[in-house]
Amino acid sequence: MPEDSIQHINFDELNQKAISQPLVKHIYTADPSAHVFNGKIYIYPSHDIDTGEAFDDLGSHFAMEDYHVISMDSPTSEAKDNDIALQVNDVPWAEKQMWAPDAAEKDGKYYLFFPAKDYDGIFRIGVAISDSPTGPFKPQSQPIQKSFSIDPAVFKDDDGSYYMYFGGIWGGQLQRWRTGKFNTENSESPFAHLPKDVEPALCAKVAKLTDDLLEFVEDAKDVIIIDENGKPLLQGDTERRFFEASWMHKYNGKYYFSYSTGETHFICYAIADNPYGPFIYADRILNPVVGWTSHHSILEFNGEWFLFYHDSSLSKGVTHLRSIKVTKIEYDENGLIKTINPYNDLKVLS
Ligand code: FUB
Repeated sequence: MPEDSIQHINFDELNQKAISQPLVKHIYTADPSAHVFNGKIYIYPSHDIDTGEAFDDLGSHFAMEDYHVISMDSPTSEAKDNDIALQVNDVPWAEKQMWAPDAAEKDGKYYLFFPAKDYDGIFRIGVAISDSPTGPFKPQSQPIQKSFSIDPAVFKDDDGSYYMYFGGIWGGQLQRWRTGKFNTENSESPFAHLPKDVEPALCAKVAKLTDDLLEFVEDAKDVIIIDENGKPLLQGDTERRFFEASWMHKYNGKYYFSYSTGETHFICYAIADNPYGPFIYADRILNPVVGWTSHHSILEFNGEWFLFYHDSSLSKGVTHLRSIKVTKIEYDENGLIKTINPYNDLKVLS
């Protein structure tokens, strides 16, 4: 079970060994979804704040209220905070907890996709639109129909189709939707309704988006991850199975689905020949960072590949006060990503 708070770490040593430093330090930021629009990098992170909300395994302490867009000319240049892009009070259907967002561009318009709890305490995914990648974004009056859970990641395929990958277990409520309807029993327990350890793991979801990017064209499907023997990963396989933080990118014509393993704190990936999978488990991309959560995105910029991620080093280990970072990714000759250790010669124990 996760502990809130400060891990017992020498933060001076950790910061010296860290492979990268926070991109911005004047606010806490997390869950970075990075994109290149018009040759520039735009990062859509969560904006972490401390509201005094008590820590629990439902993630109630992640009580974020708005989004800021961060922009950079290149992965090594200064990161600029473009101020508030969307505020929870401006979203008619959303009450609280603006968790990990993503964005997409189509025909010169920019779409911010974001999860938040509605007034029934159910996570839904909304869309807000702007003429600028930095916002301000104008929200739709209702969430996407048939959307649920958290952590939307929107991927544009080469044929111009857009897909949303999403979902997260425990506080992300994915396990409450197993029958297709939201299960309200044991509402205070993040562990109720999970599959047994020997059963196939709960899957992230994928749905193709309509041409206007405002709705799903289909009911969301399972993103199945299989092992080397073609069997779906099991719920008890906590070092490999999906927990939250979906991302999709394409490398050499293959589809790479990456995600967090939650309580074991890895970012892992699995590969398929099409956007729906099944995906074959490949390996870890990122070893555990300081803090409980791990979340990422993967971006190509001028022919090089980068991992945007976060840790809680700036807040000295406070779970819900994180900072976004970036580092380079390398692929081997077989298209496998070399596992990254976020702190040279220092392992954060999961
Ligand atoms: O930021 C709130 C939640 O923490 C995100 O939605 C999860 O992916 C985790 O990073």
